[in-house]
Amino acid sequence: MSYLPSTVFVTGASAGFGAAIARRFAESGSRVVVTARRLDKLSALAEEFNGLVLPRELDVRDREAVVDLAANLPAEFADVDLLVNNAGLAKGLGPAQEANLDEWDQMVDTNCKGLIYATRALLPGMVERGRGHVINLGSIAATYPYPGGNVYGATKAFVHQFSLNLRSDLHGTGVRVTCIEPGMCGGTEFSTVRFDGDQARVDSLYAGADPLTAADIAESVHWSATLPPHMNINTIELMPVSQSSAALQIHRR
Ligand code: NDP
Ligand code: 8X3
Repeated sequence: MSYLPSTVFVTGASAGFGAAIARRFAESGSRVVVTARRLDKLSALAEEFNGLVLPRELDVRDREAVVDLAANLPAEFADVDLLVNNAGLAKGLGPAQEANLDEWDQMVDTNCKGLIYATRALLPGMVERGRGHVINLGSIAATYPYPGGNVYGATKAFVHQFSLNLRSDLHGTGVRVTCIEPGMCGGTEFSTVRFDGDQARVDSLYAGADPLTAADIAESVHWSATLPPHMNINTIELMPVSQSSAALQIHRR
């Protein structure tokens, strides 16, 4: 018996995890709505799948645009039974006292507000149909503090708690919620965005580290979404074998 979702809606599908997740489901036979700000990348992805993938430009920070898109999907893509809230970013790695407030706004608006807009727009249909699944991309940065993680980690702590709270609200509806919380993952645009295109810094971060890949994340999302409907994976925390926690720091006089 296949428990594959019939229609998947992915935010931030123009690169990285989102593109890999969209591909994983389309290859399995799901219809997939792929959204992000860069329509050209989404269209190129859709061309690989002959009508199974629907590209739509969407900035998740634009509340009206999120509502409008969710309400006006073509009939064959309208009954979304898996929402993957993946769009997100980190900006900078400096200390809070030197932070750029526009970058803090961008992280909060995308990682928290965009995620709740998409969830609010697509949940009623799932509840009405008595089935559905919301999978949110959190991060280990929600749990393990690190210097410069300030607002980014806090937005992911929001994603973690919102996911758990959603489960309580959805009690008895048949709708599932999962939070996927990866550690270091390479081969995506994440660090290029974080370090404003400083490729040398990106390269040195991942050098020799054997980080997770976008395909690893897509696999964990696909696994969570294709389990029998009585099973809810609440949280998955995953790291590359090369990554682990370090001790607390002590500043000495
Ligand atoms: P990428 O930078 O490769 O991809 C991010 C995606 O988000 C892009 O498709 C981008 O598309 C989209 N996006 C950014 N801002 C917006 C916006 N305002 N509206 C719509 N889409 C937007 O990053 P990753 O794939 O690595 O990361 C994906 C998610 O996973 C993020 O939430 C990230 O925080 C999280 N994560 C990443 C880890 C890593 O190490 N890489 C580890 C743990 C979690 P576009 O620019 O076209 O809009
Ligand atoms: C991305 C992982 O460790 O760079 O969420 O914060 S980390």
